[in-house]
Amino acid sequence: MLFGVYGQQELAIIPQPKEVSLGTEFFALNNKTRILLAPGEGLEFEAEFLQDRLDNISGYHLPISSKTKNAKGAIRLVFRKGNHPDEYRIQIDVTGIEISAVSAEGIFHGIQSLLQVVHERLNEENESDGVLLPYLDVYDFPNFQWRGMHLDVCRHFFTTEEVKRYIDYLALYKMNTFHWHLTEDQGWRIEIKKYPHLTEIGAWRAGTMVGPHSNHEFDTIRYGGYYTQEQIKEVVAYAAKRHITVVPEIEMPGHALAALAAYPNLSCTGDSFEVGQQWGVYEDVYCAGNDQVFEFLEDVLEEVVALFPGDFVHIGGDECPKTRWESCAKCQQRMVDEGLKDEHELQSYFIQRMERYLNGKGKKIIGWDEILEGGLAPNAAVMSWRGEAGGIAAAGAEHEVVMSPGSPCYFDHYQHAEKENEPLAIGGLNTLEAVYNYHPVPSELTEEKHRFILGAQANVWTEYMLSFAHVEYMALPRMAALAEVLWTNPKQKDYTNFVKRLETQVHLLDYWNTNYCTHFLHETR
Ligand code: TNX
Repeated sequence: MLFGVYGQQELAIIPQPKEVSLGTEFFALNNKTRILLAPGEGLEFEAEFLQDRLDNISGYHLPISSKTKNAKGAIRLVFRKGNHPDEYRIQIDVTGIEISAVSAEGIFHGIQSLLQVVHERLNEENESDGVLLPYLDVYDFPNFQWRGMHLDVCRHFFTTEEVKRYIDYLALYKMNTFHWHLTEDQGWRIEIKKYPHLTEIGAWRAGTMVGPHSNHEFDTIRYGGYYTQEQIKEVVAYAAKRHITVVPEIEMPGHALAALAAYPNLSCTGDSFEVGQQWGVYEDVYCAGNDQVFEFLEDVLEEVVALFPGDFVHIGGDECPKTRWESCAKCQQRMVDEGLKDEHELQSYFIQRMERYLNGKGKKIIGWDEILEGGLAPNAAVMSWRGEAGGIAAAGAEHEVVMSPGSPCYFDHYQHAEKENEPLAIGGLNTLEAVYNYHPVPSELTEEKHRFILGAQANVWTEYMLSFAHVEYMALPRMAALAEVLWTNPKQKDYTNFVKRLETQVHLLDYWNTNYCTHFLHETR
């Protein structure tokens, strides 16, 4: 019997597992199969997830049982000892299916792989027996610990249901970090109880730039939205069940116009401001000489920290023009008082002060690579977006790094060279193949610094994405390629083989009516 289109010794799992061996016989999955869970294992969610997804793709609704007596022919979810906290193993043989792992996270990864195998074998469904799954032994664990996807919900807003859907895609490809970009010039999206104007005023703009930036055209439609703290908790819990950590981003000191529109006293000039309507960079930023700004941000972060249990808080730090600071008496005084030689050092002072606060709350900070300018905060991690240079410098100085260089990690860039046939994007070109061929550890780094590269992530800035369907189109299937970059051994990577597996697996997204980009379908023809 032939194994799909990609050769006999492989399964169409994405990301490609570390070790796969296939037998020649088959196990029949059908509505007599049960999901077996030893009592007290704490894998109820995993079992229900498997049940629900199997029902979705195969139509079989398997009972979940904890009666281990007659385990033969069941899908068993079991803990065992192992070498990696996030490893998993799937064995399919005459006794049934066993997914074993050290942690619930590993079990969850195993379930995602099993679902992909089931999905792939659906076409071979045999009416009398069910879905025939090959005997196999898969052993697998990830290469990188930060497997991230970012989403900008500020330039355009997406509902909690849409954000959960995005998290589903991350889970499908074993990504484990969701970077939620929550504050911007064009909108503040997280309820902060102590500062209600942030969402009453800061979450709404009176119009929006439409079409290409160069046209400089705007509509006059009031646009906005925000998440209540209850909704944030719901999303964080949803992600946590899927073993995904949510990293909130609260931008400072730049990209803060929406906050200044709500609380103008936080600016250098004290003028009144409107929430941004145009894309780009604004000169009005938080005043670095005013202690009220630090009190405000500490209050905001106190509420943020209570909502996000992960280790990291992203404090932005990118694209902060120094124009206002240069002519602000308070900022200049601060520089004198603190012995800071220029405005870059003032930015560094700002970030270091916030780092001290967050470290005191048990959190680590991560920021865009501009936080290197004027001196890196002592414990900060760096997200390298303007190429890899910032990441290389930070890792060289033994700081943790997440690689996210514009090429190829910006998924707001075009994915196909024939741009005129694509929906309007900000520019650039990051093809599926370019994403696939990325490797987050630069050759410039000496071996002993490699461990500081936590991994990589792709960013989805949404200036030109007005709907969630458009986000899907930009994120998928490039997310699948990035997943393989971060999970699979570089030696095992092969783009042609990946595309063939993708042809099989991308149809899983059809069950969710996902608007993924289909260009890759023509690449192998
Ligand atoms: C730069 S990447 C930004 C974003 C924009 C993006 C557009 C980064 C840290 N800042 O504010 O949305 O370019 O690609």
